[in-house]
Amino acid sequence: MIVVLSGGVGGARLCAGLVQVLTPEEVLVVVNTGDDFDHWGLRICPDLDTVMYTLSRRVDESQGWGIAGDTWNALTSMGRLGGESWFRLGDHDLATHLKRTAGLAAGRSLSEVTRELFLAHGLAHPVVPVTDAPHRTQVQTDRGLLDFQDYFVRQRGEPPCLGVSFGDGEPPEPSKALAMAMKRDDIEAVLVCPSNPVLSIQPLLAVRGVREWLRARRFPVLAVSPFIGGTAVKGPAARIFSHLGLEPTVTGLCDWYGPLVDGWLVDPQDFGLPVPPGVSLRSHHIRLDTALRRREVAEALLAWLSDIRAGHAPVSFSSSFKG
Ligand code: FO1
Repeated sequence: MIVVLSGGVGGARLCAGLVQVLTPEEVLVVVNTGDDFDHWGLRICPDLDTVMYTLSRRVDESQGWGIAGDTWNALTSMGRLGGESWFRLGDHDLATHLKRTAGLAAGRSLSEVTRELFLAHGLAHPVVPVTDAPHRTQVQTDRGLLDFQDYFVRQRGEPPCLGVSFGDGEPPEPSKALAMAMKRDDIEAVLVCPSNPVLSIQPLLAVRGVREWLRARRFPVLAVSPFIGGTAVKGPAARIFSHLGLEPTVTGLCDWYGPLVDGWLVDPQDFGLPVPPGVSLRSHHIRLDTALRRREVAEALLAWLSDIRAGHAPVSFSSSFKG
């Protein structure tokens, strides 16, 4: 089994390639829930929904989230009532939040409700929240600690991000499917999607046991770079990296992830950039803007894994964490 760590838009696009080349039995997609919040009395899980709409080809490709052709009548009416309208919930999208909120209120877990929603979209590949427990990303900024969507949408990601945190409590437990995957001894690989390393992947790594599981691994971790030529393919990742004193390149990604990632799939123009010893680079186009390109990137990752298995592309994961 291959475990995929995904955030929203970039992650969803890579997953759309992976589900073209892997059966539901061969993969588990684990999605960030740190962006989730309550709005209009509804539970909103943006990254799970972005994966669901992207895989079912309902997504609004131009913005990367929400449903193509959605209408905004409820949002307009909410604004007229003096309600909050800074977070744009479309009319069709609302059905998802209503169904999820009702399921959770009836006592089902986020994993169960997510499964129902994905099956209703005709999606058989297992996509699960990283945790069923509350896990709220907060962004440290020069305007104080901001809730994720307040920072990302209401304040348009403008305040410099100095880091993220997840409250004072104990780390949340992994969801059941992830916990079971973490106990398996036949994991072939973990794939890290080209999602924002700080805002989207860090919340996954903050769930109890995930970092330790990766540190003790006997499987390779391959990742797709979210950067091309020093800029992010989408979103504020490059700006955030610069604020954190990191280069928005694969060199900075290695600084950020340390030895958690064994190999990076990078755009050909980034292939010569310096990376630490033991980290491998492979060059391929990584723009995920069409179904074909998504499939090709997925195939490139699988080809890399089969080269690793055959001993043709050594990675140093088995020795990285000794001692
Ligand atoms: N992102 C925005 O930039 N503005 C929005 O108004 C907005 C609404 C929204 C509604 C539903 C949904 O599933 C996602 C939505 N997003 C919106 C994206 C969301 O903020 C994601 O958390 C980010 O894209 C990060 O992955």
